[in-house]
Amino acid sequence: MSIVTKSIVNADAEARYLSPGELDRIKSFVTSGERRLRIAQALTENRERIVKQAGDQLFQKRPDVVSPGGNAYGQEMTATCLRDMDYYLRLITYGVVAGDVTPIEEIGVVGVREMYKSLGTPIEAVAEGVRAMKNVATSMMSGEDAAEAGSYFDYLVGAMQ
Ligand SMILES: CCC1=C(C)/C(=C/C2=NC(=C\c3[nH]c(/C=C4\NC(=O)[C@H](C)[C@H]4CC)c(C)c3CCC(=O)O)/C(CCC(=O)O)=C2C)NC1=O
Repeated sequence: MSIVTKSIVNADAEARYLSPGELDRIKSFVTSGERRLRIAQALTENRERIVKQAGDQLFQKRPDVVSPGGNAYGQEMTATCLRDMDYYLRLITYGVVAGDVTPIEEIGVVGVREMYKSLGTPIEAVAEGVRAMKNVATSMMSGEDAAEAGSYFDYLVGAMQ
């Protein structure tokens, strides 16, 4: 839910006008809108490059995951691994647009530890892949945009720790 919807639901539950604090938060959501949409657009347009380059960096750092016995060993498993990275990049664009990590949390964080455990996937290597996507993605952006985008990647990496 965006801050706008959330504030309205809360205010209406108490049959009151939006408070000055709520209006302030909505104002900052609106004024940062152009930047957030620009970031989401950049991530969306460059998704293939971001995933590919970050994947290369991950497999260089963690050759074990693509070696025999590794969880992403073999063409099909490697492709599934890159697909997961693409999933996470997509969730990050949702968070950026919403100005809130909740969509990332609800779709991609809740239960993730158990899921990867049951798949035999080393979650710290997934986190490494997200970190690599952050580096690739933010290197294509201006300082301000990079800082804003980076915070969503950082949230996800932190949630996987
Ligand atoms: C949008 C929310 C969402 C997420 C996050 C998601 C993840 C997800 N990753 C999976 C598999 C997988 N995920 C990986 C990923 C990796 N292995 C590694 O060693 C690397 C570190 C890493 C890549 C960075 C691999 C290799 C598999 C296949 C494992 C297997 O089939 O044995 C599976 C099992 C089913 C399938 O293969 O599709 C799920 C559900 N699905 C979702 O709907």
